[in-house]
Amino acid sequence: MADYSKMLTELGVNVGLHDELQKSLSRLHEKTHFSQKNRPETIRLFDEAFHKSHSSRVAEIKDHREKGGKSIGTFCIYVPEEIAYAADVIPIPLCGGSGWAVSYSDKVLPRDICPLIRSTFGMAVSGTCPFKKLKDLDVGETTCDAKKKAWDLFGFKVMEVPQKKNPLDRALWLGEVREFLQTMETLSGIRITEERLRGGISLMNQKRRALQRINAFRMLPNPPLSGLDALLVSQLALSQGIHEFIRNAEALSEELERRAESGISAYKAEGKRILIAGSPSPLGYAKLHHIVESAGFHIVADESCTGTRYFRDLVEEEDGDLDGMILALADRYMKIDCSCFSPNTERLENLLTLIHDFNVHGVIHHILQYCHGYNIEARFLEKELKKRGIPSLIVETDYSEEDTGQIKTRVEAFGEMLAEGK
Ligand code: BJ8
Repeated sequence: MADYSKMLTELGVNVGLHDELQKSLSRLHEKTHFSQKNRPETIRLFDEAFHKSHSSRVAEIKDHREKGGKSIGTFCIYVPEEIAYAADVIPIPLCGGSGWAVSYSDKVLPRDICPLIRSTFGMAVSGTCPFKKLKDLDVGETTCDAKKKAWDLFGFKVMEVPQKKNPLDRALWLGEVREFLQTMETLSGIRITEERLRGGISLMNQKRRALQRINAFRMLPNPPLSGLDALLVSQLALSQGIHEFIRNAEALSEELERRAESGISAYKAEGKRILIAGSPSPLGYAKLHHIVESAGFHIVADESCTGTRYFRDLVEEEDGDLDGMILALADRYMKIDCSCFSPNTERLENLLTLIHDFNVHGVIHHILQYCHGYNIEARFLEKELKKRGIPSLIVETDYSEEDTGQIKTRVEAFGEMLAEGK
């Protein structure tokens, strides 16, 4: 295996601590993903990509920059990747999923904020984020309060995501998308022509279609892919090089097709079909998925930004001019049903569609600690689901292992309730 320590040192990474981080991530991956028995052969492409996310992926971005290309750090699926690709700018999603890094953020941020943000800044503060010197700009967004204030604190560029979806809000967002396009042009020195933007849109649609295809196999009575592995694929969709990801996703789809035809399931035994809804699970974090599937459930859908929220909607690819394409892009992004919106009624509609299409028996709301938006919204969703006879369970947690036993007990009790048909 190639040694990347020289490159990491040049990038200002604390190699000793970085080794610790990598070991903790590998141990976790072994405990969760490698402990599954009936995985598709091609899932190894994603295991490899996971392990390469802090080595050869870093080298790829470094190489891109040495050739004059640019890259930006992103933290939310509202940042229009299509525009970045149109300007040959690589978006690097930097949401932290490592529990190991969380406490390092205490030097710069309060402790009482969600682990996703703490982990993100924990990596930066501990000197274990290899991308720190590999980006020209960090693009934050006005979603939750913790994110907004953190961006201000560190002087990031901020896209204003409106909090409502009225005509005025849509106009504001369209302006933000236009401005982001100009920022990408200035940064890269590349004018985003119709052809370039069409290329960016088509590339991202290709990626989202590849994810939709994989996800559709989870509708089957015997899903050929586990929820844990489907999560890994979605997590890597955000961080792996886009062309390699699409190739790997297509190889996995072909294998899933064969497995489906032969009735090969990812699971040893029958199990109740679960949908996980709510806060995202960034790369390196799969705690709830592991607990739930270890308890014998089949996670068949993920209603989160590391799930369908990222790939459900495509950008319309009609033959339009540049303005038309920007409008289509803005429209597509306004369909994202993040809990930062008020009201966020389409989230319930989208959730019910998933429950129906994936034949879901029960919903588990995954709430990252201090994520007030998803936490409060879960109460509304729970009530609405109950009215329709769909049981749900709210689990608030963080990246630590401390509450694993307690969650396991609650998940098992939820399973008994589902089995009794309550
Ligand atoms: S579109 S979910 S990626 S904001 S978990 S940091 S919301 S306190 S990540 Fe998110 Fe964009 Fe919304 Fe998706 Fe805040 Fe909640 Fe933490 Fe979150």
